[in-house]
Amino acid sequence: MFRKAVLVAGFLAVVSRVDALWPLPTTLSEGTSALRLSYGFHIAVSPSVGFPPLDLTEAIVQTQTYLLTDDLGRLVVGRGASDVSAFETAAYLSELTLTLKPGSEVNSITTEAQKPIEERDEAYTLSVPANGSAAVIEATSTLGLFRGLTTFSQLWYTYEGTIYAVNTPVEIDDTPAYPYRGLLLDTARNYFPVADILRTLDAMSWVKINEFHWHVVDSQSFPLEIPGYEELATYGAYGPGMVYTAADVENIVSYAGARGIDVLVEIDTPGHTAAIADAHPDYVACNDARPWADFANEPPAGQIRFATPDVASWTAGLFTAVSKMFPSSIVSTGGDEINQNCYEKDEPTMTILNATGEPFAEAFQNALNDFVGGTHSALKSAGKTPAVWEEMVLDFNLTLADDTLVLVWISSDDVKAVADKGFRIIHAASNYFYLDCGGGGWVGDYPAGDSWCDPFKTWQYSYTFDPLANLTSDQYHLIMGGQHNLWTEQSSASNLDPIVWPRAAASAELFWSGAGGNVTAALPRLHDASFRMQQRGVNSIPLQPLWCALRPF
Ligand code: CP6
Repeated sequence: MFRKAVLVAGFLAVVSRVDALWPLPTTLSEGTSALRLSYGFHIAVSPSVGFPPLDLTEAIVQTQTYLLTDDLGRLVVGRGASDVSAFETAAYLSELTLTLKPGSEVNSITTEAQKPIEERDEAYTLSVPANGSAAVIEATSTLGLFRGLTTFSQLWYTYEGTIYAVNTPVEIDDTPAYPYRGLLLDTARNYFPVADILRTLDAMSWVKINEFHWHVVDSQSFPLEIPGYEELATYGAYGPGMVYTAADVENIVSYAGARGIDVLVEIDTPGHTAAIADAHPDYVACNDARPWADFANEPPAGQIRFATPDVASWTAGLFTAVSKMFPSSIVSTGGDEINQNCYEKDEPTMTILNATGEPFAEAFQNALNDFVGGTHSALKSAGKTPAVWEEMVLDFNLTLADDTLVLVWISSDDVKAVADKGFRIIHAASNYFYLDCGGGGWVGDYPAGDSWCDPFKTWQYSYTFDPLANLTSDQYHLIMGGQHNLWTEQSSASNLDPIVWPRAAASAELFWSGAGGNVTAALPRLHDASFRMQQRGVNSIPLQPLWCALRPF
């Protein structure tokens, strides 16, 4: 499963045109014949599936709908003006069959998507003959069938009212190079209505992203309603209408699951927790202290008093409650950007640390180790694997379970150090995968010595990232995949689609296909993928003038 993908893509793009497939399948061969979608086209499920799980049935219906409504006719003209006459004699496809191989377990897509990352099975084969015989998707899980349906729907264009696949016969044998392909959304700096999150999940599934990293709360607001801990949202949310209720969470988790997406929730601790003070002022150090820049990277300052035993056990209990809301095998306890000065100026914390008789650095480290140990053992009891930001491994000498997932964000240069400690890694580096700004980008060369979040990273830049750079071959297995990240200090529902799409598709392909690289070959495919997103109601931005898509290439 962790093999480095064979890069046949660039080669194939030369010998035959590649359709709007995104991410590019691991192996793909395409012919030059056209095929028409029959008016009576239907998707059948072989007896091996038995009675299909409800979410697979819904996916089949959704695929049928996309085939009829995508309407990307103009692209056919651009791609094959010279062979349009061949369309008139093209065979008709009237059936696609979904087959599970003998011995496959029949679970819902949701159940498969929520499995631990090393157990996910997303592989499938897709065969589309040019002569009109039934197309077939074969897999060993419903999740694999679902990925195959997604690919199948990307083969079709319309021209003068008829739906065509232009490069048949098509043979695809596909499985992801990395088992984790994510997108982080921060819903604490600005609130995102549930409908916007659901639309984002749809778009994620179209490019086979399988993890929604939900950075749900932070210092600015606490919009998550947690059973037994309702006061946090009551006082910490931006307002009563800006809360994710337990029912909203269920809705989001099941919507994601049906689309092959697991939801990894993050409650960032002990930093980034000022909003907890709205309900529990005694639990938080340096709450709203001024000037804020001495106590936090962003206003408002405020961090959990992790050294206080009652606060530590309350936080562990919070993770137990959160674990019950999310079926994922992974929960993140955060751990980034801890501001030490905040604790040094906090009397209750210093009283406890001084009482140990240890030097400050040692007492601080031990207390933090106990705090993180407490939240992680709560997760372990709940059957979860913890995920943390890189500081938990690189800045403090904490005792973490070997299976802890580490997200590298400060710089991709830090990946090697985390790998040297033997931890599994998720690439989330700000210098490649931040959608707003960041990555050596807090530049100080603005007038008045001011520093602003900069620079914008293009999809091409993210796409050239090498997931295995600087590692030795015996460390390759530690790379679980990666994700684009949208921190939302400067985003809301107003710009969500354009700031995410299609750029987040760059990491989706990088971590599915195993290597990005040739941006020139990728451009027309991503341009088409972006158009398809627009057709399906996601406000993805264009990558080229319309002129480019209308010209043969
Ligand atoms: N919030 C949280 C943030 C950031 C992080 N964590 C962040 C840091 C630097 C940049 C962008 C975002 N806003 N909770 C880092 C993981 Cl440039």
